[in-house]
Amino acid sequence: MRFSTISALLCAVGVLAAPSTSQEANGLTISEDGKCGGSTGQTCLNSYLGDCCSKAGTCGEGAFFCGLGCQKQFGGCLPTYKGKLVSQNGMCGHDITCKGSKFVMTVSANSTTSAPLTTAPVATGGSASLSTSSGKYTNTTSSALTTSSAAPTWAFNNWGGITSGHPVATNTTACSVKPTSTATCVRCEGQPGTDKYCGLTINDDSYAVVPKTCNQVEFSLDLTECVVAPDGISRKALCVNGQFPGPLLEASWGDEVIIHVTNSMTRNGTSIHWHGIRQNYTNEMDGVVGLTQCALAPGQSMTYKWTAESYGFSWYHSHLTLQAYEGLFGPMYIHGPKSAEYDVDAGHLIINDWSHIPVDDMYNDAQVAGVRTMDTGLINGMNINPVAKEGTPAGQRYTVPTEFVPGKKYLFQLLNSAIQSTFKFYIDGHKFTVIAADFVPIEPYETTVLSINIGQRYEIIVEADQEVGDYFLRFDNQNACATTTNSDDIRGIIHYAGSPGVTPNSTAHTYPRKDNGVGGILGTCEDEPLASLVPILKKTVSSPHQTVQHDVAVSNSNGINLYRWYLDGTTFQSNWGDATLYSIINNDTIPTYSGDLAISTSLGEWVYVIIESPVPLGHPIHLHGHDFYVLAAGYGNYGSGTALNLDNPPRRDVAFMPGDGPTGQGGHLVIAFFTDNPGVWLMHCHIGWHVAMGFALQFIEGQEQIRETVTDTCLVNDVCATWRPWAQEKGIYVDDSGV
Ligand SMILES: *[C@@H]1O[C@H](CO)[C@@H](O)[C@H](O)[C@H]1NC(C)=O
Ligand SMILES: *[C@@H]1O[C@H](CO)[C@@H](O)[C@H](O)[C@H]1NC(C)=O
Ligand SMILES: *[C@@H]1O[C@H](CO)[C@@H](O)[C@H](O)[C@H]1NC(C)=O
Ligand SMILES: *[C@@H]1O[C@H](CO)[C@@H](O)[C@H](O)[C@H]1NC(C)=O
Ligand SMILES: *[C@@H]1O[C@H](CO)[C@@H](O)[C@H](O)[C@H]1NC(C)=O
Ligand SMILES: *[C@@H]1O[C@H](CO)[C@@H](O)[C@H](O)[C@H]1NC(C)=O
Ligand SMILES: *[C@@H]1O[C@H](CO)[C@@H](O)[C@H](O)[C@H]1NC(C)=O
Ligand SMILES: [Cu+2]
Repeated sequence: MRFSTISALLCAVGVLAAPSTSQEANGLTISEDGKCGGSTGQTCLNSYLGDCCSKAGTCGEGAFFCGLGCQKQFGGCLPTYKGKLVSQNGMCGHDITCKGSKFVMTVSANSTTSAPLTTAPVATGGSASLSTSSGKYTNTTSSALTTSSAAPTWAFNNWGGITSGHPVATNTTACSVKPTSTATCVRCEGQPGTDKYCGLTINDDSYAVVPKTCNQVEFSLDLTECVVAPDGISRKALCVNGQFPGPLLEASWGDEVIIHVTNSMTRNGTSIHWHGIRQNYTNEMDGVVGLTQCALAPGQSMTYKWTAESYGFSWYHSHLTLQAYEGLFGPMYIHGPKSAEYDVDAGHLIINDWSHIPVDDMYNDAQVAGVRTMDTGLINGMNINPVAKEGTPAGQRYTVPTEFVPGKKYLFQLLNSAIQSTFKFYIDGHKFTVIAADFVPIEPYETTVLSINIGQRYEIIVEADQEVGDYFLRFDNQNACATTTNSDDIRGIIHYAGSPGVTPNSTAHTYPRKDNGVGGILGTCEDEPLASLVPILKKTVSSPHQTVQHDVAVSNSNGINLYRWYLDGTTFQSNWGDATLYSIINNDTIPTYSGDLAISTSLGEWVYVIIESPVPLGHPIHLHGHDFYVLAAGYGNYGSGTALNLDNPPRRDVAFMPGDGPTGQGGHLVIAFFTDNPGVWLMHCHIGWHVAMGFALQFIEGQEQIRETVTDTCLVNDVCATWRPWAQEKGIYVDDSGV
């Protein structure tokens, strides 16, 4: 049977059909082993591996399996060249040509160069890059995917069977009874006041004391497969409660937050991480698959419960493969004191980069050729699409619902939830005051243009001090680190009350912007100046008890010829079915999948972490379980001459390790944290591709104390116990870092 015929047939039926309980579809048997097509007579429709049957007779989804023709109903209708489809995502070969595409045609059978991965990488490898797509969709054994046995760190963990590596603990009798709490909560007991925050203010040390609100706020999040068209072009995505981005979770400082998460996806495990929440003594609620929990299997629910000990703006997102960047994320706002006054809360502005092809379908290219070119950026999940053809939907720009009234001050919360992009934010004609960086209130400072890296948040106050009119707010993509086709038209709109209410013709702020010499904007990927980020609550850093230094490199000379990130030669690996915390609880051992990237620290100590790399690419570094202190960041390597700021340095949970493609400079970042929170905490680069390719490590903080902090070991054990047989039956294995 011809590939195109099969995919056309399957597309016409629709890949989003509800999973069928019958074993047949269209009179054909539904594939159980991933094989499909003429020889087997099996259909992939409604199979757990995907609805499309590839040319090679295997089930899956995405361009490789469905063919680009299948993308028609999901956007990306493609022109042809000599009867072949022109590639829109850089994947060339078979029936897809690179001729006439925006990607350069460079087919190399070797593909052994390591770095530099700077701007606008080109897709290399013709059919070779396609053949790596078999990934997690097929029931092939790991050896079939590993081209060389010489690289043991690469062996995919076929952990359906869990035949090798760490022996998985099975003694889970310890949790036969769920804990019940009998203590009654007395509001504001022993605290200085009875107001909303029990008399605690911005000057109180939130690392030591939290308002005893006795409030519980409860949410339910349902994770589903969906189709969205945020800029008019529809494509497959993942949704939270049917929304993209997911719904806003709101609580107040001190509240207990309870979230019931249901995995209603049909064939992927998941977890939800609450970004920036310290999870003080609640490690099992951190939502990191492979570390603090096993993957939550389809059809299953689990309840996360934690205290909002920090306050400010943040987000929640899946911590499994690239799901967060397919749409499994949403905003989270914990009300608390602010470091400056405002009149009206005008809401949040979430910026993320967006492609018309699911990022999972781009991942293989990212492994072969590095950071990708995204199509556009979305503000609160919206933007217009300048390539819309006559008569096709063009999307719309996000318009701030609050109209500006002259003289009033408006609060906004900003978040960058991109997979790879760094932005500069501003509002035409206006300046603003920055009052918080991540969950840390800072001394207010004024600026016109704000750099925001992935995972970072800022709270800002804008005074309506310009002429009544209509103004653009903008997030300019900084192409120097990651390119976006529509990089300069990522805009929303602010109307003043009484303005014409039209599309603005306001003029952009100017700021130093490098160009690439041919009219393209490169810009600069950087953090806000560290000197601007002065925490209100002053803290000093003592000398380190332990210093962890890692030189970061990227290479594809590893037997699978795919790029992986290495920290001193090791690339991170975890196992969805054998979480570190699970193993600690049940056998007091640390699984060794990540080798020496599981770093033990004792409690009550200062740990300094030095990360440096010659690769000219910046990385937003995120740590779980703590706010960290940014002691130094700059171009070039760290050295004995590097000055460390120990006196109330910026404190936050994501900081940018500098690196600049255009000038070829690598950089360093030095952070510190105090070990006061027993648990297994991930530190990783927040570029989606990079963490999937192994740029991560885990801290095992106070191992002896961890078990007693876990109040509900049943939760940890049950999630693992449900996942394992499901994964085994489906033949699922981890083919990326696992986080
Ligand atoms: C996957 O392949 C293995 C080995 O061929 C087989 O034992 C197993 O049953 C297969 N799994 C499924 C779900 O077909
Ligand atoms: C592969 O590499 C070898 C050695 O560097 C070189 O001689 C050869 O031309 C390369 N082949 C291709 C197709 O690039
Ligand atoms: C438990 O840990 C011991 C070492 O402490 C190890 O020998 C044993 O294999 C482990 N068993 C399981 C099931 O994890
Ligand atoms: C299983 O765990 C419980 C509680 O930790 C322990 O008391 C028991 O001895 C363990 N059983 C085995 C066979 O290791
Ligand atoms: C963190 O948890 C520990 C142990 O329950 C507790 O003593 C401490 O007060 C908590 N910290 C905060 C800020 O609530
Ligand atoms: C399942 O996971 C794979 C790999 O991460 C991804 O490509 C695919 O889109 C996911 N499918 C669904 C339906 O969530
Ligand atoms: C911009 O629009 C305003 C009305 O909103 C108009 O008064 C002004 O002339 C326009 N400016 C330009 C440069 O078109
Ligand atoms: Cu990175």
